Amino acid sequence: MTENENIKKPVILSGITPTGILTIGHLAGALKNWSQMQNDFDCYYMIADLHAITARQKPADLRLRTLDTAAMFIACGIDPERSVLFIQSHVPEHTQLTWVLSCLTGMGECSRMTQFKDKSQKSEESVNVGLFSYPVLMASDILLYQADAVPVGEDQKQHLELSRDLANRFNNLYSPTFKVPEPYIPKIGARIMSLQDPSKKMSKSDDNQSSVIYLTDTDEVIKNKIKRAVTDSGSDIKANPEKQGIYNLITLYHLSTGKSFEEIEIEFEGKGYGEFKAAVGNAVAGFIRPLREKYEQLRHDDKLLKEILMTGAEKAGRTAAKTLSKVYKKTGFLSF
Ligand code: ATP
Ligand code: LTN
Repeated sequence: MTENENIKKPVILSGITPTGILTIGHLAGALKNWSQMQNDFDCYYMIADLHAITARQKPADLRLRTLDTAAMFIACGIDPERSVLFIQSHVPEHTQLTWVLSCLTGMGECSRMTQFKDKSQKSEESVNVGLFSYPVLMASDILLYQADAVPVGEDQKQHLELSRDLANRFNNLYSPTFKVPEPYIPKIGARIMSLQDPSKKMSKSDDNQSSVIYLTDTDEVIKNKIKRAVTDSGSDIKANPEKQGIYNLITLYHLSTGKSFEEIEIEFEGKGYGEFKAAVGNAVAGFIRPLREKYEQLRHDDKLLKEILMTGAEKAGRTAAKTLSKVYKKTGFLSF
C-alpha cells in the first residue's frame, strides 16, 4: 500500500430512489458529480429502495428498477471498485437505526418538511407513516456511515438539516457517536428543467414522457423530444434565466459539449431556434449514446450486477454494523 492510500479520505453518501428510469437531470445534478467525487472521497452510493415504497410500487417493477438504477449508476461512471455501491434494503442497519432515531424526532420536525407537505397534499390516501418519517430513514442512511458530506439537490437540504439535528441530539444526549454531516449542493446550472414546462424540474415520475430525456432514450427519440421542446417567444439564443425554455436547452448543450454559455451564445449568434434545437439534439444524443450502450451491456449481465451489489452490501454492512452497535449500547440495549 502506498502512503497516499493510507490517508483516510472524507466520506460521502448519497442515494436515488428506484422509482423510474433515470433522466439526464440525474446525470447533470447527481451522477456526474458523484463520479468526479470518487477521486477525493470515500463514496457510498445507494439505491434507496426502502424510500421507494413510501409510494405504492408494483413488486416486479421495483425489482427491475432497482437493477436498472444500479446498472445506470455504473454506466454513468460510478466505479464499484472504488465506491461502495449497494441496495439500501440489503443493509438492515438502516431500518434498525431509523427506529432509534424516530424515538428522538419530534412530530413537528417531520410535519414541517416541505416534501412531506407537497406529497401529502397531492393525494390524501397516499399519506402513510413511512412518507412522514422518510427524513428519519434518510438521516439513518447518512449517519450510519459517518458521512462528512452529502451531495444532494436543493430540494433535499431540509432533510439534511434534520440529519444534522439528530446527530447533534444523539451526541449530546449520550456521547459523541455521529459525525455531523455537511450538505454538498452542486453549483446552479446543473438543474435540468422539463422540456414541456421549463418552470418545473425534469422528473422521472413525470406523466408526460416528452418532457423528459431518459438515459435509455435512443438518438432519434432524444432528437425528437428536443425538437418539440417548448421555447419562449423571441428568437435569440441568449442565456437569460428568465427565458426558461432556451436557458434549459443552453444548459443541455453546455452539459453535452462542455462549451461555456458565452461560447454557445457566440456560436449561435444570428441563428434561429430551429438550427439551435437541431444542434442540441445531436449533441445530447451523442453524449448519452455511450452511457446507454454501457447500460445495455451491463443490464444484460445480471450475474455481474448481482455480484457487484452483494459485495457492496457486505462492505456497507461492515461500516453500518459498527455504528449501530455503538448506538444500541449507548441507548441501553443489552448485548450478551
Ligand atoms: P421523483 O420524480 O421520483 O420524485 P426525481 O426524478 O425528481 O424523483 P430524485 O430521485 O428525487 O428525482 O432525485 C435524486 C437526486 O437527483 C436529487 O437529489 C437531485 O439532486 C437529482 N436530480 C433529479 N432530477 C434532477 C434534475 N432535473 N436536475 C438536476 N438534478 C436532478
Ligand atoms: N431522498 C433522496 C434519496 C436519498 C438520499 C439518502 C440522498 C435517500 N437516502 C441519503 C442522500 C442521502 C432523494 O434525493 N430523493
